[in-house]
Amino acid sequence: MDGIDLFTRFEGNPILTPEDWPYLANAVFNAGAVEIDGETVLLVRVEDMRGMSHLTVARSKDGRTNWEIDPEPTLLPDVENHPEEIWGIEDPRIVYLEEKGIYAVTYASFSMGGPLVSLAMTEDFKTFDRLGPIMPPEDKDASLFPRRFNGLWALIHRPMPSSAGEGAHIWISFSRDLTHWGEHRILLPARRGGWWDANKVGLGAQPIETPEGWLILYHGVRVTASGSLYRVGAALLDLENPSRVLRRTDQWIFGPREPYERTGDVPGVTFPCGVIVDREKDELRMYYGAADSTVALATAKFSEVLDYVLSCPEPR
Ligand code: BMA
Repeated sequence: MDGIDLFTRFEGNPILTPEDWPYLANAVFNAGAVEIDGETVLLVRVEDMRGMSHLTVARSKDGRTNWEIDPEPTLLPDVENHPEEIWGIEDPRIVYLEEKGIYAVTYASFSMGGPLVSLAMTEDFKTFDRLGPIMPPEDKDASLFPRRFNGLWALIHRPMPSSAGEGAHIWISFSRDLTHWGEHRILLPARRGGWWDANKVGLGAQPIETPEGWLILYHGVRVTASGSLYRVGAALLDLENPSRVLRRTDQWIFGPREPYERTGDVPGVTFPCGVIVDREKDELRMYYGAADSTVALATAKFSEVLDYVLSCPEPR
Protein backbone atom coordinates (compact mmCIF):
# COMPACT_ATOMS: atom_id res chain seq x y z
CA MET A 1 0.00 0.00 0.00
CA ASP A 2 1.39 3.36 -1.01
CA GLY A 3 1.38 5.71 1.94
CA ILE A 4 0.19 8.53 -0.27
CA ASP A 5 -3.14 6.79 -0.88
CA LEU A 6 -4.01 5.99 2.72
CA PHE A 7 -6.35 8.96 3.16
CA THR A 8 -9.51 9.98 1.32
CA ARG A 9 -10.66 13.56 1.50
CA PHE A 10 -14.27 14.11 2.53
CA GLU A 11 -16.25 15.16 -0.54
CA GLY A 12 -17.83 18.03 1.39
CA ASN A 13 -14.46 19.62 2.22
CA PRO A 14 -13.77 22.04 3.69
CA ILE A 15 -16.14 21.11 6.52
CA LEU A 16 -15.92 24.45 8.36
CA THR A 17 -15.22 27.89 6.92
CA PRO A 18 -15.46 31.47 8.23
CA GLU A 19 -18.76 31.78 6.30
CA ASP A 20 -20.27 29.07 8.55
CA TRP A 21 -19.32 31.00 11.68
CA PRO A 22 -22.03 32.60 13.82
CA TYR A 23 -19.84 35.69 14.23
CA LEU A 24 -17.24 37.52 12.19
CA ALA A 25 -14.02 35.55 11.77
CA ASN A 26 -11.10 35.74 9.38
CA ALA A 27 -10.14 32.06 9.49
CA VAL A 28 -11.17 28.83 11.25
CA PHE A 29 -8.56 26.07 11.27
CA ASN A 30 -6.24 23.75 13.29
CA ALA A 31 -8.95 22.11 15.42
CA GLY A 32 -8.45 19.65 18.26
CA ALA A 33 -10.89 16.73 18.15
CA VAL A 34 -12.44 14.34 20.63
CA GLU A 35 -15.47 12.04 20.69
CA ILE A 36 -17.90 12.52 23.57
CA ASP A 37 -20.96 10.26 23.89
CA GLY A 38 -20.80 9.40 20.21
CA GLU A 39 -20.62 13.05 19.18
CA THR A 40 -17.61 14.67 17.51
CA VAL A 41 -16.41 17.74 19.38
CA LEU A 42 -13.96 20.03 17.61
CA LEU A 43 -12.20 22.83 19.42
CA VAL A 44 -11.52 25.13 16.51
CA ARG A 45 -8.90 27.85 16.34
CA VAL A 46 -10.68 31.01 15.22
CA GLU A 47 -8.65 33.97 14.05
CA ASP A 48 -10.49 37.23 14.52
CA MET A 49 -10.23 40.35 12.38
CA ARG A 50 -7.37 41.68 14.49
CA GLY A 51 -5.23 38.59 13.80
CA MET A 52 -5.64 37.14 17.29
CA SER A 53 -6.95 33.63 17.87
CA HIS A 54 -9.36 32.03 20.37
CA LEU A 55 -11.02 28.62 20.52
CA THR A 56 -14.64 27.72 19.74
CA VAL A 57 -16.48 24.41 19.93
CA ALA A 58 -18.22 22.86 16.90
CA ARG A 59 -20.16 19.60 17.35
CA SER A 60 -21.53 17.06 14.90
CA LYS A 61 -23.30 13.71 15.25
CA ASP A 62 -21.51 12.10 12.29
CA GLY A 63 -18.26 14.08 12.48
CA ARG A 64 -18.83 15.30 8.94
CA THR A 65 -21.93 17.44 8.58
CA ASN A 66 -24.52 19.55 10.45
CA TRP A 67 -22.01 21.25 12.71
CA GLU A 68 -23.44 23.12 15.66
CA ILE A 69 -21.09 25.95 16.46
CA ASP A 70 -21.10 27.74 19.82
CA PRO A 71 -22.71 31.15 19.14
CA GLU A 72 -19.90 32.94 21.01
CA PRO A 73 -16.20 32.18 21.53
CA THR A 74 -15.86 29.18 23.87
CA LEU A 75 -12.39 29.90 25.23
CA LEU A 76 -11.05 33.44 24.89
CA PRO A 77 -7.59 34.56 25.97
CA ASP A 78 -7.70 35.57 29.65
CA VAL A 79 -5.05 38.27 29.53
CA GLU A 80 -5.76 39.63 33.01
CA ASN A 81 -4.96 36.36 34.76
CA HIS A 82 -2.74 34.94 32.03
CA PRO A 83 -0.67 37.69 30.41
CA GLU A 84 1.03 35.02 28.30
CA GLU A 85 -2.21 34.80 26.29
CA ILE A 86 -1.93 38.44 25.18
CA TRP A 87 -1.72 37.73 21.45
CA GLY A 88 -4.11 34.81 21.38
CA ILE A 89 -4.42 31.07 21.95
CA GLU A 90 -3.88 28.59 19.14
CA ASP A 91 -3.75 24.99 17.90
CA PRO A 92 -5.34 22.88 20.68
CA ARG A 93 -4.80 19.14 21.17
CA ILE A 94 -7.21 17.23 23.40
CA VAL A 95 -6.79 14.03 25.40
CA TYR A 96 -9.00 12.41 27.99
CA LEU A 97 -7.02 11.75 31.19
CA GLU A 98 -8.47 8.42 32.27
CA GLU A 99 -7.20 8.67 35.86
CA LYS A 100 -8.68 12.14 36.43
CA GLY A 101 -11.82 11.72 34.34
CA ILE A 102 -11.17 15.07 32.67
CA TYR A 103 -10.15 16.41 29.26
CA ALA A 104 -6.72 18.04 29.02
CA VAL A 105 -6.29 20.71 26.37
CA THR A 106 -2.77 21.78 25.44
CA TYR A 107 -2.56 24.89 23.28
CA ALA A 108 -0.09 27.52 22.18
CA SER A 109 -0.34 30.86 23.98
CA PHE A 110 1.11 33.66 21.90
CA SER A 111 2.99 35.57 24.61
CA MET A 112 5.16 38.66 24.27
CA GLY A 113 8.12 36.29 24.57
CA GLY A 114 6.85 34.09 21.75
CA PRO A 115 4.53 31.08 21.64
CA LEU A 116 4.57 28.74 24.64
CA VAL A 117 2.64 25.65 25.75
CA SER A 118 -0.35 26.14 28.05
CA LEU A 119 -2.58 23.53 29.69
CA ALA A 120 -6.26 23.73 30.62
CA MET A 121 -8.69 21.12 31.93
CA THR A 122 -12.36 20.80 31.14
CA GLU A 123 -15.17 18.37 31.85
CA ASP A 124 -17.77 19.81 29.52
CA PHE A 125 -16.04 22.10 26.99
CA LYS A 126 -17.98 24.99 28.50
CA THR A 127 -15.85 25.91 31.49
CA PHE A 128 -12.10 25.50 31.55
CA ASP A 129 -9.65 25.38 34.41
CA ARG A 130 -6.32 26.87 33.37
CA LEU A 131 -3.09 25.43 34.75
CA GLY A 132 -1.05 28.07 32.91
CA PRO A 133 2.17 27.71 30.93
CA ILE A 134 3.92 24.34 31.15
CA MET A 135 6.72 25.02 28.65
CA PRO A 136 8.42 28.40 28.11
CA PRO A 137 8.75 30.03 24.69
CA GLU A 138 9.33 29.21 21.97
CA ASP A 139 7.47 25.99 22.19
CA LYS A 140 4.25 24.66 20.62
CA ASP A 141 2.63 21.59 18.97
CA ALA A 142 2.07 19.86 22.31
CA SER A 143 -0.09 17.02 23.58
CA LEU A 144 -0.27 14.97 26.73
CA PHE A 145 -0.82 11.21 26.67
CA PRO A 146 -4.01 9.93 28.28
CA ARG A 147 -2.18 8.07 31.04
CA ARG A 148 1.05 7.96 33.05
CA PHE A 149 4.13 5.86 32.35
CA ASN A 150 5.80 4.51 35.48
CA GLY A 151 4.05 7.19 37.49
CA LEU A 152 4.97 10.03 35.12
CA TRP A 153 2.84 12.07 32.74
CA ALA A 154 4.39 12.55 29.31
CA LEU A 155 4.20 15.56 27.01
CA ILE A 156 5.15 15.75 23.36
CA HIS A 157 6.11 19.28 22.29
CA ARG A 158 8.29 21.22 19.88
CA PRO A 159 10.74 23.77 21.26
CA MET A 160 12.23 26.12 18.70
CA PRO A 161 16.00 26.57 18.90
CA SER A 162 17.28 30.11 18.31
CA SER A 163 19.54 28.58 15.66
CA ALA A 164 16.58 27.35 13.62
CA GLY A 165 19.04 26.42 10.89
CA GLU A 166 19.80 23.42 13.10
CA GLY A 167 16.22 22.22 12.58
CA ALA A 168 13.33 22.17 15.05
CA HIS A 169 12.72 18.74 16.51
CA ILE A 170 9.90 17.04 18.40
CA TRP A 171 10.72 16.50 22.10
CA ILE A 172 9.20 14.48 24.91
CA SER A 173 9.23 15.47 28.60
CA PHE A 174 7.93 13.91 31.81
CA SER A 175 6.25 15.15 34.99
CA ARG A 176 4.81 13.80 38.24
CA ASP A 177 2.29 16.60 38.70
CA LEU A 178 1.64 18.12 35.23
CA THR A 179 3.37 21.31 36.45
CA HIS A 180 7.08 20.52 36.81
CA TRP A 181 8.62 18.97 33.73
CA GLY A 182 11.96 17.24 33.18
CA GLU A 183 13.72 14.30 31.52
CA HIS A 184 13.57 16.27 28.27
CA ARG A 185 14.78 14.46 25.19
CA ILE A 186 14.45 14.58 21.44
CA LEU A 187 11.78 12.18 20.18
CA LEU A 188 11.69 12.79 16.43
CA PRO A 189 14.41 14.91 14.83
CA ALA A 190 13.77 16.99 11.73
CA ARG A 191 15.66 15.41 8.87
CA ARG A 192 18.15 17.28 6.73
CA GLY A 193 18.78 18.12 3.11
CA GLY A 194 16.13 17.21 0.58
CA TRP A 195 13.75 15.44 2.96
CA TRP A 196 10.09 16.54 3.05
CA ASP A 197 10.47 17.01 6.83
CA ALA A 198 13.90 18.63 6.64
CA ASN A 199 13.42 21.93 8.41
CA LYS A 200 10.84 21.61 11.17
CA VAL A 201 8.68 18.85 12.55
CA GLY A 202 5.88 19.15 15.10
CA LEU A 203 3.24 16.90 16.58
CA GLY A 204 0.01 16.81 14.61
CA ALA A 205 -2.90 15.24 16.43
CA GLN A 206 -3.00 13.70 19.92
CA PRO A 207 -1.35 10.25 20.30
CA ILE A 208 -3.57 7.24 19.49
CA GLU A 209 -3.17 4.09 21.57
CA THR A 210 -2.96 0.82 19.64
CA PRO A 211 -1.83 -2.67 20.72
CA GLU A 212 1.33 -2.09 18.64
CA GLY A 213 2.23 1.23 20.24
CA TRP A 214 1.22 4.90 20.17
CA LEU A 215 0.46 6.09 16.67
CA ILE A 216 1.30 9.74 16.15
CA LEU A 217 0.76 11.95 13.13
CA TYR A 218 3.21 14.80 12.78
CA HIS A 219 3.73 17.66 10.38
CA GLY A 220 6.96 18.11 8.50
CA VAL A 221 7.98 21.38 6.94
CA ARG A 222 9.96 21.88 3.80
CA VAL A 223 11.00 25.43 3.08
CA THR A 224 10.78 26.23 -0.63
CA ALA A 225 11.40 29.27 -2.80
CA SER A 226 7.72 30.20 -2.54
CA GLY A 227 7.06 29.43 1.12
CA SER A 228 6.77 26.46 3.44
CA LEU A 229 5.02 23.18 2.63
CA TYR A 230 3.32 21.48 5.59
CA ARG A 231 2.83 17.75 5.05
CA VAL A 232 1.91 14.89 7.36
CA GLY A 233 3.93 11.82 8.37
CA ALA A 234 3.42 9.16 11.02
CA ALA A 235 5.42 7.38 13.68
CA LEU A 236 4.85 4.62 16.20
CA LEU A 237 6.08 4.91 19.80
CA ASP A 238 6.61 2.13 22.30
CA LEU A 239 3.45 1.50 24.32
CA GLU A 240 5.09 1.59 27.75
CA ASN A 241 8.11 3.75 26.92
CA PRO A 242 6.91 6.49 24.54
CA SER A 243 10.44 7.96 24.30
CA ARG A 244 11.26 5.00 22.08
CA VAL A 245 10.39 5.42 18.40
CA LEU A 246 9.59 2.06 16.81
CA ARG A 247 8.73 3.23 13.32
CA ARG A 248 8.72 6.42 11.26
CA THR A 249 7.39 6.84 7.75
CA ASP A 250 9.97 7.88 5.20
CA GLN A 251 7.30 9.26 2.87
CA TRP A 252 4.70 11.80 3.85
CA ILE A 253 1.25 10.23 4.01
CA PHE A 254 -0.76 13.39 3.35
CA GLY A 255 -0.04 16.82 1.95
CA PRO A 256 -1.49 19.87 0.20
CA ARG A 257 -3.11 19.01 -3.13
CA GLU A 258 -6.64 20.42 -3.40
CA PRO A 259 -7.33 24.09 -4.16
CA TYR A 260 -8.50 24.77 -0.56
CA GLU A 261 -5.16 23.44 0.71
CA ARG A 262 -3.14 25.37 -1.83
CA THR A 263 -4.94 28.69 -1.60
CA GLY A 264 -5.65 30.65 1.56
CA ASP A 265 -3.93 32.82 4.15
CA VAL A 266 -0.96 30.45 4.20
CA PRO A 267 -0.88 28.36 1.00
CA GLY A 268 0.40 24.81 1.04
CA VAL A 269 -0.53 23.89 4.61
CA THR A 270 -2.22 20.70 5.85
CA PHE A 271 -2.08 20.82 9.64
CA PRO A 272 -3.87 18.13 11.69
CA CYS A 273 -4.45 18.82 15.40
CA GLY A 274 -7.13 16.20 16.10
CA VAL A 275 -8.03 12.64 15.17
CA ILE A 276 -10.92 10.39 16.07
CA VAL A 277 -10.72 6.63 15.69
CA ASP A 278 -13.90 4.65 15.23
CA ARG A 279 -12.63 1.15 15.98
CA GLU A 280 -15.92 -0.53 15.04
CA LYS A 281 -15.85 0.98 11.56
CA ASP A 282 -12.03 0.72 11.37
CA GLU A 283 -12.05 4.42 10.50
CA LEU A 284 -9.55 7.12 11.36
CA ARG A 285 -10.84 10.65 10.88
CA MET A 286 -8.16 13.30 10.62
CA TYR A 287 -9.26 16.92 11.09
CA TYR A 288 -6.78 19.35 9.67
CA GLY A 289 -6.36 23.03 9.05
CA ALA A 290 -6.20 23.76 5.32
CA ALA A 291 -4.06 26.73 4.26
CA ASP A 292 -4.59 28.33 7.71
CA SER A 293 -8.10 29.21 6.48
CA THR A 294 -10.59 26.35 6.94
CA VAL A 295 -11.09 23.00 8.68
CA ALA A 296 -11.03 19.91 6.45
CA LEU A 297 -11.47 16.18 7.00
CA ALA A 298 -9.72 13.15 5.55
CA THR A 299 -10.48 9.55 6.51
CA ALA A 300 -8.46 6.37 6.34
CA LYS A 301 -8.87 2.75 7.26
CA PHE A 302 -7.29 2.70 10.70
CA SER A 303 -5.82 -0.80 10.23
CA GLU A 304 -4.25 0.24 6.91
CA VAL A 305 -2.53 3.25 8.46
CA LEU A 306 -1.21 1.07 11.25
CA ASP A 307 -0.06 -1.68 8.86
CA TYR A 308 1.66 0.90 6.69
CA VAL A 309 3.51 2.46 9.62
CA LEU A 310 4.49 -1.01 10.87
CA SER A 311 5.94 -1.77 7.42
CA CYS A 312 8.22 1.28 7.67
CA PRO A 313 11.80 1.00 8.87
CA GLU A 314 12.87 1.43 12.46
CA PRO A 315 14.55 4.84 12.63
CA ARG A 316 18.32 4.73 12.88
C1 BMA B 1 2.84 26.80 12.36
C2 BMA B 1 1.74 27.10 13.36
C3 BMA B 1 0.37 26.75 12.80
C4 BMA B 1 0.19 27.16 11.36
C5 BMA B 1 1.41 26.77 10.53
C6 BMA B 1 1.32 27.21 9.09
O1 BMA B 1 4.05 27.32 12.81
O2 BMA B 1 1.78 28.44 13.71
O3 BMA B 1 -0.60 27.39 13.58
O4 BMA B 1 -0.93 26.50 10.86
O5 BMA B 1 2.57 27.32 11.11
O6 BMA B 1 1.22 28.61 9.00
